[in-house]
This record gives sequence, C-alpha cells and structure tokens, in this order.
Amino acid sequence: MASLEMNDLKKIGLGLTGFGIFFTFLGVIFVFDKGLIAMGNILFLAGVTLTIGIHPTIQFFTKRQSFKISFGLGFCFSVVFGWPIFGLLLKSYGFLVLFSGFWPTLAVAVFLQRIPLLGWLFHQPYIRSKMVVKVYGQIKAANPQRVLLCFLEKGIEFEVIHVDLDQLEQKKPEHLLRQPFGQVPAIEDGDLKLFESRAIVRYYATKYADQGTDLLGKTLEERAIVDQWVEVENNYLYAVALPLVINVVFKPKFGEPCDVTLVEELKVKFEKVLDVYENRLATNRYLAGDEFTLADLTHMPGMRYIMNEVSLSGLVTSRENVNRWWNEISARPAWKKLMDLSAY
Ligand SMILES: N[C@@H](CCC(=O)N[C@@H](CS)C(=O)NCC(=O)O)C(=O)O
Repeated sequence: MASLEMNDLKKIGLGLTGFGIFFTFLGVIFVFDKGLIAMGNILFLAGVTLTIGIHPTIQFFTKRQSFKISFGLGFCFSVVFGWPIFGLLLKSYGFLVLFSGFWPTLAVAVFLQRIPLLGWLFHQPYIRSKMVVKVYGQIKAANPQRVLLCFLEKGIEFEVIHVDLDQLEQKKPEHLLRQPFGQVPAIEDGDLKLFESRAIVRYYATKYADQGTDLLGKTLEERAIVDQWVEVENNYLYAVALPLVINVVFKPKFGEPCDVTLVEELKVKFEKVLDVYENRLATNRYLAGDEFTLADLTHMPGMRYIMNEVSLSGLVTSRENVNRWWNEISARPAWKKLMDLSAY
C-alpha cells in the first residue's frame, strides 16, 4: 500500500510550521508584538515549504488568486510595514481560501494523522479502507499500473486488492460486478465504482487538479491536445504493442508458439506508429507540449513492456526523440516508485 509517509524533512517542516504558529500566537498574546509575529510568519512559510515541497508551495501561493493577494499583502503588513493586526486578518482570510481546497489532503494526510488519538483512529483498518482508493488488479499488469502511476503522481492514497489473473479471478462473479468485461483494473472509492484505466486517470487528474502533478493541461485547448494523445496511445500505440507483447513475451512464457510472421508484420506497424511519435517529439518536449501530462503517463506501462524486451527496445532506442522522451519520463520519481512497488 502506498501512503504519504513522513520523511525527516517533512518532520522538520512540521516542527517549523508549529513554531511559526506558536510564535504568531505569542505575538498575539503579547499585544501584537511585531517581532514575534514577523518571526512566526517566516517560520511558518519555511515550515510549509519543507512539509509539502517547494513546487507545491509555489503552486499554492500562485494558483489561488484571493489567497495570493491576501497572503502577500498580509505578509507585507506584518513583516514589512509593522501592522500585525491588519496583516493577521488578511492572512486569516487567505488561509481560509487556501484550506477550503487543500484541507482534505493536508489535514487528513499530514496534520490530523499526527495527532495521537486521531492518528490511531485513521490507522484503524475499517477507517483506512474508507479513506483510500481500492484498486482491484495486479500490480505488475499494464492497465492497473496506469492507474497506480496516476495516484503516485497526484499523491493519492491507494490500496491494491490483488486479483490473480493466472487464477482467472477477474472472471469470477464478484469481480464482474466491478468490471463486467472480466478485466482489471477497477476501482472503488467510497460509493464510486469505475473501470477502464484511462477513464479512471482522467477522473482523478480532474478531481485532484490542484494536488500533485498537474496532468491535464491548463487551457481547454491544452486539455484537448492531452486527450488527443491519450486516444492515440489507446488506438494506435497500445493497439499494436499489445499483440506484439503477447506474441513475444506471454505466449513463450506459457509454452505457446509465437506467431513469427505476425510479429514481423506488427513490428512494421509499430515502427510506423513510432515514426509519428518521433516527428511529434522533435518539436515538443512531451507529447502534449512543454509539460508532462496524462498524454505521457498513459503510455508508460505499455512502453515498459517494449523497453524490457531486447528484441523490441531497439525500435525505441533507434529513434532519437522517442528515446530522449522515454528516458526523461521513466526517470520521474513516481515511475521509479511504481517500479519499486512492482518489484521488477
Ligand atoms: N481497456 C481496459 C483494458 C483492461 C485490460 O486489458 N486488462 C488486462 C490486464 S493489463 C486484463 O485484465 N487481462 C486479463 C483478461 O483479459 O482476462 C483498461 O484500460 O482498463
């Protein structure tokens, strides 16, 4: 199970945040002492940055307009102009705005869980099972991996409920209630049940748009381009990669003969698909433009199969831009974490 574990930096960050709040509180007690409040502000800012990271902190301070203005002004009034009361009021408003969207993540995942009794409650199996998304699947299978990778990029807690594909558990009646075509993944998130990996990642990328990596694109047009490449992955790349991998990897594994003629035909088709990618990636860092998005993410589990097979990886490494793109996206921490979890 993946979780938002506390590393040492986060612990120090939480400590600093606590000191920040404490100093601000002291400043209020000592009739709005400017020095204490200024110190509290600085410690709080440093603490939040260490706890959630530089990039998310910048995102928080820049994404929500009203928070940005009120926090920025409040900070100026408290620290620079020496008007702590007015500054505190402005910042309180700003934090209300900020935490209205952020509260479920930060409060539940980081702060509340550290409080002794609440922390214990949050770790009780029944409560945990209500809080985390259940992913029914096999951690090494490509389509469930697409969903898990999205969760790791977004910092969404999940629990994998193993469905043994070799034992055909995916065809059992109880699983057909989750995925009527007898495949994995399927998810359960409170009352929501979903299947189809690409639909699942779209849903979570949208639901948690402000959390973790932005996978959607910023404008309507950027989002349309992201969608286009998610579709390309499904209809062109994966459509050819799947039978190729089945013949080269799975059939031999299960003692079935590989259809050599078909494999050669599929390789030619796959090369043509990759030529389109090579062209696209010659002028774009990622498939949808300058940022890593769902367009790239959806490709990764299928691409891993290709890259892991010596006889197929050359199709990628021989293409400068596709190779550069794969090296870049497969170096991402979320992907490495997924590979660790999958124990390859
Ligand atoms: N379009 C589906 C495809 C799901 C799929 O093909 N899953 C494979 C595992 S990667 C599976 O369940 N295979 C077992 C079977 O078909 O019986 C999705 O994206 O979720």
